[in-house]
Amino acid sequence: MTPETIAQLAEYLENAELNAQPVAQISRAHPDITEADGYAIQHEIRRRKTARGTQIIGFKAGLTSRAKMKQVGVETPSYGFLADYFADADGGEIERAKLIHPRVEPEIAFVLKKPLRGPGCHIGAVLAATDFVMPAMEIIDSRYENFKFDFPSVVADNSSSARFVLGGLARKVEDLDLRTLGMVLEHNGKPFSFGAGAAVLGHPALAVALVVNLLARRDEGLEAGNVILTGGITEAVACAAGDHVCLRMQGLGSVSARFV
Ligand code: 0L1
Ligand code: MG
Repeated sequence: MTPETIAQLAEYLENAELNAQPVAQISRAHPDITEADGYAIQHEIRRRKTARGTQIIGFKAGLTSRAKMKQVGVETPSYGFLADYFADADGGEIERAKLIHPRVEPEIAFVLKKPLRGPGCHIGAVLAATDFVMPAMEIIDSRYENFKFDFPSVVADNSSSARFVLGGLARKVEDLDLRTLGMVLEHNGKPFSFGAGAAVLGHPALAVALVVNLLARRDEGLEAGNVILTGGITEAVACAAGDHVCLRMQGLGSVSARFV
């Protein structure tokens, strides 16, 4: 893709996000789009936001569990960036009208105390660089009609990143077995899905290493203080205005929010 096409598609997708209006999947008009094109568009969206003063506070891994891959029919993990205005408060309200067709998924979030750079980032480096982990709900919102996409299209669309809520307890990784850590996602007071940390690539720290090694292709890395969402442990639940979601995580308390 030419730089002009990348810039035009970045504007198209960012406007869809900012106006909460769904658009056609970009691979329809550009059937030869590659993964590299998808990331080039995502990076141009990130550049547009930072040029306006938005801070990038971390990254997300996407499609790191079988349940998530099955739900959207894409089998390759991806990453996206987290902008400052994506963060919503635990126990607070999420403005439904600013989103297109939001879904909520349960995740383990890592917060770093040291930078991480790849290539060659491994689980040990991630655990050594982690300050603490927390329960997180990611609110994904594909900018594509009917939440339908292929891999390059979802990569271009910042891996459907829209909002996230961190909450519950912050705990040190050495005090937890992140593989057997159990969780329940409740939707309107009823259990919706259940899982354990190992659903994410066998160990959620591997999702952080994956993001670091993918960022290394652009000579970028993660900074101390960054938050990294490691990907949905289970499938995501669609939410309407008035809906309440609560994630309970073993030994880590709970995080909740209401759509208004
Ligand atoms: O489901 C999607 O829209 C793809 C984005 C990644 C979601 C995740 O696994 O965290
Ligand atoms: Mg996610």
